[in-house]
Amino acid sequence: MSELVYIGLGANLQSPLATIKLALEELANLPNSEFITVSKIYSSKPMGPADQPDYINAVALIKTELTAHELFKHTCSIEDKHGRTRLGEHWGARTLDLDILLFGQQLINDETLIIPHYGLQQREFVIYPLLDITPDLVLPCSTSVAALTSNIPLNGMTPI
Ligand code: ROI
Repeated sequence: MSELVYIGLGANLQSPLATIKLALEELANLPNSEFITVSKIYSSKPMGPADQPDYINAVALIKTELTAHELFKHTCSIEDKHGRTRLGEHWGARTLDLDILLFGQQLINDETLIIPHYGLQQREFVIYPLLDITPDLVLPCSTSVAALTSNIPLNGMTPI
């Protein structure tokens, strides 16, 4: 059994573009998984405290035989490898953030994971990259991602 999984990547500290490129390679090397594609890579304004650098954002699509919880362990260890700390300010700057946005059509809500990712429908740096990959993407709640763009402006986000 394999699932199509969309993973959001974000970084805004310490050479964020280089970090995102390395993280994409690391996602391509995940066990029991196949890297399918990546969206355009964007520069975006910070959501949250404004006194932090702009972000580099992208979304990757992989196909995996891992479970969501197995994949989550891998994405956490990739974040850790890039010096991610989990003690900073709420919504503060980060070296690397990997968010499992969608895991097939699965709905997961437990003490470790909430999938679809809770911020998905509000975040331009998630919605537009998702549409780069799959313009007709529909969420498990039946909402089409393209329909979300009418309420979510680009907010200055640009492909780099
Ligand atoms: N803002 C942007 N633009 N991109 C992100 O990836 C991002 N990630 C976050 C918060 C702090 C919410 N803001 C962000 O976790």
